[in-house]
Amino acid sequence: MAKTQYNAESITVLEGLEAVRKRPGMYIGSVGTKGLNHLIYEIVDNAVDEHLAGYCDQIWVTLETDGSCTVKDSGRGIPVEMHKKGVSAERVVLSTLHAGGKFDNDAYKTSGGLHGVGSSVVNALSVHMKVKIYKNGLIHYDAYERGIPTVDLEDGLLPTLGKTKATGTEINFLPDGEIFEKTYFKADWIKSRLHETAYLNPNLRITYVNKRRSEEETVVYHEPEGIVAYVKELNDGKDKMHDPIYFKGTVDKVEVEIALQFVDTFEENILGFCNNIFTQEGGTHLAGFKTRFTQMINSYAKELGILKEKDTNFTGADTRNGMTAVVAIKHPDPIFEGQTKTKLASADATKAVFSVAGEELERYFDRNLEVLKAVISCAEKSAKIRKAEEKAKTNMLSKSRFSFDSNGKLANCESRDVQKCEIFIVEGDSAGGSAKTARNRQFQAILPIRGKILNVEKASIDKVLANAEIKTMINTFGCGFSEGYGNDFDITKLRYDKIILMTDADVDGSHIDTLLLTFLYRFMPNLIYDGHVYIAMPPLFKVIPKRGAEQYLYDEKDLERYRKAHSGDFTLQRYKGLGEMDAEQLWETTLDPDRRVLKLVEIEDARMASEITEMLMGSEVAPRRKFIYEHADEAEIDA
Ligand code: TTJ
Repeated sequence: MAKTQYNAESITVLEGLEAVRKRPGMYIGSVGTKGLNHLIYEIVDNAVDEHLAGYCDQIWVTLETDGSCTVKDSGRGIPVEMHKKGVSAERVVLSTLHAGGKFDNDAYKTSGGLHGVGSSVVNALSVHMKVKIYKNGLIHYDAYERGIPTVDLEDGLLPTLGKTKATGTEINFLPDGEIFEKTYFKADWIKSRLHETAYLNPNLRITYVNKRRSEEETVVYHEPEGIVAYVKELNDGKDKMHDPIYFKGTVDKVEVEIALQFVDTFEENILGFCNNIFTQEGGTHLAGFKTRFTQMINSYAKELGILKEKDTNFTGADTRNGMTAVVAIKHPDPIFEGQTKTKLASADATKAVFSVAGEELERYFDRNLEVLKAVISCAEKSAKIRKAEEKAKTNMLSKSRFSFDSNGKLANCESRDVQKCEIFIVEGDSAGGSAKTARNRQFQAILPIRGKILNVEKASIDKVLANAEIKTMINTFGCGFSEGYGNDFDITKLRYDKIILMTDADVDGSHIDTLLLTFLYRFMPNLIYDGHVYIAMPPLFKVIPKRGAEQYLYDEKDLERYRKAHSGDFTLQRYKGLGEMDAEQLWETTLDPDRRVLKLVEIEDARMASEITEMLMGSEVAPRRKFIYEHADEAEIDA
């Protein structure tokens, strides 16, 4: 056991750890899979900082068989010398809140929002954390349990395990099941995040090893082409209109790096980063880029006579339709704001990006007239489509205001207390009918939809907005939508806290879920990011034993488990669909908040979302099904 000295310092530390364990969500966002994965990013970010400081070119991330994760780097190693009265600096870094270990002032701070909350938070939320520091010819060792040190210091310094020629830091930690709902890291998300880190840091080599699999998996992420390779990956499989454009520049200590390429699909896909942090909510760097790009395309279009005197300018969105871009900046002291602290607010970033993009793009377009013409032709097409859509939208909005749910299918709830209200999107009129009878009309609304809704990936926006089901959903949810040209989305106007998809547990049902989720991803992504979207889990079976209580079972695995655990005879009822349950059964299995099982639809962020929708709606059937079922297993249960 450690002899802990309770001085003022250690009491502050204990209070800090307690605060983290009491409200983990405040520090890592969620205690679901997303928050869990964040632990790894949190640790990896420290190693990336060491890379940015110029001292580390390799990082190893290993998912271990015991469920823990090991992150190792080839940096200088966390300082081990005595820092405060009797405490090694390593102890301070790993157990003091907000001591991000920024000993260097010349390193870029990666402290935005959830990022850079520090390795101490990971420590506090781990059953154990084991630290090895390769430094000064020795391997220094330390260990913690739930943030509390378990190793005795020797004259205030860490014990050593032997000699080494290497330098670096190695941290192994096991997330605490008392804190996290799930403790199984989601390998796909981690890999895609590490790959992204490699794109953003072309001189860094990241080795990912997954030992949890029966056959160990190793992937090395090393992208010497940097963000150009990232843009190529984002555009993989699409029709490219030119080779990627790349440029960089520095203005007043703000480094700007941009890669872009137009493709033949009418979408805008611009990813912004500041100090390696993905700025999900955008911000000043993107504003500077967009403003300058719009100006430039309009002025070139006029110069070339493509836009005439009488013509109105292209809108910003017109000029960016078809654009895939990565805008990555490094800022010595960034300010982040917004709901998730992922919106860059630093005003000097606008100026820097505006001026670098202006100079470099002009230089490029002057030498590559063909590319310029292709880009302008995209803007022309977009403007045409926009004008058609504006018409369609006006028609839809003016009509819908009067014909709100004209087919009378919505059975709304009585309560107006958004926190309590739920809406079930139910497949089929008959299931919809039972659900209307079964529900608690006080707070549960039912919206039946007919068969398969429109695939929004494949339809033009005017078709989408003309679709009855989609119109009704937009009108009913109340929060508008953001897609393409318009952004009318306002989450504060959302009328229901939970939007619950309720479809049959078969392939058709899954397909409808997929179509609905795709619609939500594309038009109301924040509903998913903010955790408002759920999938209902109606039971597949009911078992009626000779003795003992009847029970509903939700999948084949459940049934297998039941068979193993119960030896006696039982009758097995198999439900083919929601329509087979009477109202009472539907209530007790699927609607009643005290007994039902819901899956929360969770997604990492916008980058994943667009990959997932592509996968969902791509022509391959297998990965689509795979997504749905994997999702079903890993989604969180809100019982
Ligand atoms: C600080 O300034 C003196 C030299 O070392 C600097 C430092 O903190 N280096 C450092 C920290 N390298 N790597 C880390 C680190 C690596 C991992 C994987 C986890 C943590 C918490 C820190």
